Amino acid sequence: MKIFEKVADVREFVTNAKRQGKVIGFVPTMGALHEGHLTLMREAKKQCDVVIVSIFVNPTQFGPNEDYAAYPRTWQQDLELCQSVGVDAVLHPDKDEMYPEDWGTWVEVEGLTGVLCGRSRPTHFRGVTTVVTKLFNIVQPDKAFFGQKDAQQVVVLMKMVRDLNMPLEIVVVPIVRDEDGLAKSSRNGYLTAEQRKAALVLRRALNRADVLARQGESNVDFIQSAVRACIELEPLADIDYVEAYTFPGLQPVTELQQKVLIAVAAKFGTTRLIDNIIIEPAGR
Ligand code: PAJ
Repeated sequence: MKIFEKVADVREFVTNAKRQGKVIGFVPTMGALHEGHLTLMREAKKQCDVVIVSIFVNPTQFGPNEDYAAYPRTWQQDLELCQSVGVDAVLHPDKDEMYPEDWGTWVEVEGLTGVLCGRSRPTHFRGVTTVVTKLFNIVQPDKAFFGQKDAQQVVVLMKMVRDLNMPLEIVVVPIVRDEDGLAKSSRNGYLTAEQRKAALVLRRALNRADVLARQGESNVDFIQSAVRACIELEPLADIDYVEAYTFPGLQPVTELQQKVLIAVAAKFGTTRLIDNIIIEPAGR
C-alpha cells in the first residue's frame, strides 16, 4: 500500500493508473477509522480497480468552538485497517499541503445547507464542499464513496457534482451500526458508558418513525413529534434537532407521499451525535 503526503506524488500515481485504464475509487475520510469507513472501502474495492483513501482532518469544516483539536487521530491503526481491506493508496496531506498560507477559494452549495446540521454549524458545509472539491481535483476518481450516515453531506455533494459538472459518480453506502444499533462514528469514543447507553435512544426513536410509516401513518408532523417525544424520554439527551424533509430534495414536507428523511442530532454531554432514517409510504 502506497502512502502519499504530497499532492504531486498522488497525482503521479493516479496518472499512471489512468494510463493503464484503471477505474479509480475514492473514499475521503477524516481518519479514526471504524467499520463504517471500512464498509465504504470494501464497496470501492468491489466496484473499482484502484482504491485511494484520504485521511485528513479538515480544519475548514469545524466551527470555532468545535472539536478540531480534540478530533481523534489514530494514524497507525488507520493504516493497518486500510491495509486489511486492500486499499491501494492512502493520501495523508498535512494542513499546509491542503491550505497554503495565501489560500482563499471556497466552493459553496446554495439551497440545501441552511437546514439540519447547516443551521447549527453555519460554516460546516462550505468547508466540506471545498475540501471535497480539492480532493476530487487531486485524486480525479471515477467513483467516490460516501455514507448515508451523513445524509445531508451526501445530498449537498451530489448537488455540487451535478451543478459543477464534475466527471465522477457518487456512490452512497447504508449506515453501519454497532450490534446494539448505535451508528458507528469516530466521535462515539468520546462517550462515557452511561452516555453511550443513553445514545441508543436515537436509533429507537428513528425505528419508531419506521414502524409508524409501515402502519400507514402519513402525517409527517405526527411522525416527527413521535420521534422527538421518544428522545425526550432520555434525560441525558439534549436535542439539537428532529427534522423531516423530502429525500433527496431536502424540502419541507407534511404528507408522507414519497421518500422522507427523518434526521436527528443530539448532544450527550459535550458529544454531538447524528443519525437518520429514510421512511417511505406504507406498501412501497
Ligand atoms: P468522516 O466523518 O471521517 O466520514 C468519512 C465517510 O464515512 C463519510 O462519507 C461518512 O458518511 C462515512 N461514514 C461515517 N460513519 C459511517 C457509518 N456509521 N456508516 C456508513 N458510513 C459512515 O465525512 C467526513 O469524514 C468528512 O466530512 C469528509 C467527507 C471526509 C470531508 O472532510
